[in-house]
Amino acid sequence: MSQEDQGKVVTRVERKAALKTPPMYRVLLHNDDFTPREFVVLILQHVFHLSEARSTELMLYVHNNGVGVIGIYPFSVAETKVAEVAAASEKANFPLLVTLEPDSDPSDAGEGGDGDFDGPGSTP
Ligand code: TYC
Repeated sequence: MSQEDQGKVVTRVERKAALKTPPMYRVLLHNDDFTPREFVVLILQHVFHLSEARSTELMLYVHNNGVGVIGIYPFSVAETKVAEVAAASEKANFPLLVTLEPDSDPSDAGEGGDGDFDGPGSTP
């Protein structure tokens, strides 16, 4: 095999690997009766980088519906965010719960699969 051919084979393998998307995970926000609304909004702003308006909207959605999707991330990102919320909630003595689950069906991810919660107002 010439050097030129070897180069072609390597290029094809690299392109195939680059096309593989990592498994994605949904991060879910759960309602409870004790965590102050303001604390939830601050967590959504600082850990998940949502705007104040979006954070308030999602907090109210979860308050009224029990659970909502904050976002969809690769496992290591989702795991880190869940751990950050757990640490902040524990420190503040609130029972706020955020969990992750495999995003098995991307078409369930809300309008257009944009990673936002399936609540009102998630369409731009
Ligand atoms: N239900 C809480 C209250 O009335 C507010 C709240 C909203 C808590 C969303 C958690 O994920 C949550 N203080």
